Amino acid sequence: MLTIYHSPESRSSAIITLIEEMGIADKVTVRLVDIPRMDGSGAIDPSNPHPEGKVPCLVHDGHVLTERGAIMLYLTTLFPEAGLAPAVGSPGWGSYITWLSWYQGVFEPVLLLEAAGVDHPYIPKTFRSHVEAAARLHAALAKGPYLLGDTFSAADLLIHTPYALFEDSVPNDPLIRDWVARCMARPARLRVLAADAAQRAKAA
Ligand SMILES: N[C@@H](CCC(=O)N[C@@H](CS)C(=O)NCC(=O)O)C(=O)O
Repeated sequence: MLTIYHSPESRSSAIITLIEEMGIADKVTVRLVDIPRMDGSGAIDPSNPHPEGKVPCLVHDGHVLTERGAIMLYLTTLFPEAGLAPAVGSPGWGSYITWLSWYQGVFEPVLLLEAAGVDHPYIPKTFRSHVEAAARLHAALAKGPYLLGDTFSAADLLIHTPYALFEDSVPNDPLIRDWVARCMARPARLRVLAADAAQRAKAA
């Protein structure tokens, strides 16, 4: 049994969007949980199995998974027929895993540290900067409308999310801007946005 712990309008919305994109909503139970929000509202929900009380958290037959990249890799591997990732062992598979890991290990930390105005010599040594990150996105998008070429994948879904949330941070690069716009216009994302807004309004 698969259960996703979700809090509307949060990082777990990307996983709900993936589930929509994959057409596997009938295979995953969604449990809504509260989380502490940046504005001071909300609190850790004791029913959430995430070790830090965060979302998303996926539970599969008692096994707990956290981190969006890992959850996306897990779901797209469990349900390859959904077509949101290259097949395991196929030519695009290594790039796919690399993009998911790069997001968690490099891209989100770089964007967060930049937004927080944190500067230290260790940061570019470890992660490089937003400039190098954007160059990497540009190089991939120069070859196709999506990061892996012609086909939208869970890597696009994950990596465009901070740009969708903070549109001012999108680099002034038409290739990246058009890609973000394409990802943001996808019907699955728009459906989840509407459902999230309705759930938050109901809870208020
Ligand atoms: N690295 C995690 C981040 C998870 C995370 O920070 N989630 C936020 C939601 S936007 C959260 O649960 N915050 C509640 C808290 O900080 O206690 C991922 O990518 O899944």
